[in-house]
Amino acid sequence: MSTVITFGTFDLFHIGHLNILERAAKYGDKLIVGVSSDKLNIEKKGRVPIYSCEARMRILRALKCVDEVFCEESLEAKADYCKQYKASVMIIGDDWKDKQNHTGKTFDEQLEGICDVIYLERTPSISTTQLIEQISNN
Ligand code: C2G
Repeated sequence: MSTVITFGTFDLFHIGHLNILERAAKYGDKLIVGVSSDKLNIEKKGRVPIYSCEARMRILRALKCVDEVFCEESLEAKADYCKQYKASVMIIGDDWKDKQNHTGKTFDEQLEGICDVIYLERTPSISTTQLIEQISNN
């Protein structure tokens, strides 16, 4: 039984989010998703998500490719979450490849010895930020 874990805010759920989740699910038998809390998103992105954490978790739970969802309260706790869920691989978009995250480490450094890290190509030309701008400009 190999468990895949991934993390994100998944605000204004869009096709880029669905693509990475469906692809991530193929790397194991179970896909677990850590959804950033509203407070964590303010720390990460400096804004309150449009959808509440509860709503974002409900949307993810409705997806066939997702087996379990939890609220990610701390970026520093990623290693603990991966251990808690016995993840064999953490998958995330390649915008994070070789990039220091909020802990000052890359995910490879943060999760060394805990689980593998695989970066999947982001879906081009869509993002929550872009959607917010498009909607507010119309
Ligand atoms: N994503 C993607 N293609 C896009 C947009 C997003 O593949 N066009 C991926 C991101 O790379 C990420 C996931 O979808 O793996 C969720 O995206 P966000 O909600 O923007 O997540 P992010 O803020 O990057 O959260 O500590 C890790 C962060 O919490 C990851």
